[in-house]
Amino acid sequence: MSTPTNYRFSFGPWNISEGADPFGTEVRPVFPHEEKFALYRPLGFEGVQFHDDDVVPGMDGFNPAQLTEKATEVKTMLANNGLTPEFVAPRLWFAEQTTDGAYTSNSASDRQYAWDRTKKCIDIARALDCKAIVLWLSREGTYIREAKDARLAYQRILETVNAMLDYDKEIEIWIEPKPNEPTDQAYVPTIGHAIALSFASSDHTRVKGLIESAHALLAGLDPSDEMAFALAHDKLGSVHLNDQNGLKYDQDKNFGGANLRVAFNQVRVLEEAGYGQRGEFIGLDIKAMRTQRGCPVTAHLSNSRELFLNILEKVRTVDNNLVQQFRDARDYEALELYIMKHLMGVK
Ligand code: XLS
Ligand code: MG
Repeated sequence: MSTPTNYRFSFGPWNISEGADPFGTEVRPVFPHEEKFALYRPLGFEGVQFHDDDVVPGMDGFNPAQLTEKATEVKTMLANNGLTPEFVAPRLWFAEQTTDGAYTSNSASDRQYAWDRTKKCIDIARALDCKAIVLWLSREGTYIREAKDARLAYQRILETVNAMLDYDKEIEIWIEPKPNEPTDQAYVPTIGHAIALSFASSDHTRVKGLIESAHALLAGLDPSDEMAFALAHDKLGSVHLNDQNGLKYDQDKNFGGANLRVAFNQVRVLEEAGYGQRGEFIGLDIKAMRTQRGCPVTAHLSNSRELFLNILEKVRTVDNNLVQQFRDARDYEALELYIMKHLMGVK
């Protein structure tokens, strides 16, 4: 790959998985998180995305001093491997207390659990020297609409965002929208919802979005337009590049693997906006195919990074004068043919 690049790449340790899915258990031997850190740099990645309990497994049973001690150990492991923690996200979908949602649960004690867990997540992030907290609001929504007061639920999410901003005056919150799964209908399904929350918050400069390609596609939207919307408001904290083949379960396929042109336009929008020049990562959130043999399985990550760089080369070699001429002439038929031939390498 000859393209010089200023992009930095990240993924979460859960991306190196044992292959379990809702229909079957692990198909590969368990590979511990600590051993995964050594794989990042050789694969071309320097950022690590974390859930809070990726940093401190079993954290619900830990006191603040224990949390800090464990997180500090991980900070040293990262430093030893030349890695940067990109963000920490509270895992608010596994515990029994999050069955009916977290901040929007109908149970006051479950909402309290969610808030306590969120504070611990922030403490862990700070012990790692990381200022970004990702909120993937997984179970904030309903299976049937009558189950919750949706207006109240939106107020509760906003109150939590404000409480987080108040709890730590330096953190940024990156809201990662997703329209469904595991709920039927999520309360923050698109980046527009996330950015509305940002502007309604007590400090909008610290509330941004993280856009996952597959999540936008599941909402029936184009990921590059979602990214452009966030970028236009200077609110793109990070991305989770991957792909999705139609409206089905969240697939987290290789970037560009389902729709190369959709991938091209994401890279084009990011590149044209100068994304990454302030240290933003190209984050991946990609599942290995369950059928893949070996341990650990990492080809999906290096392949998706390589595909990104190949597509970047395509973005950087577009004849922008020609594009401008086609736009000026309003000849979008010619523009489409040019783009398709460019992508296919046809003269
Ligand atoms: C799920 C999300 C999740 C977040 C972090 O689709 O990608 O992994 O990125 O909570
Ligand atoms: Mg994601």
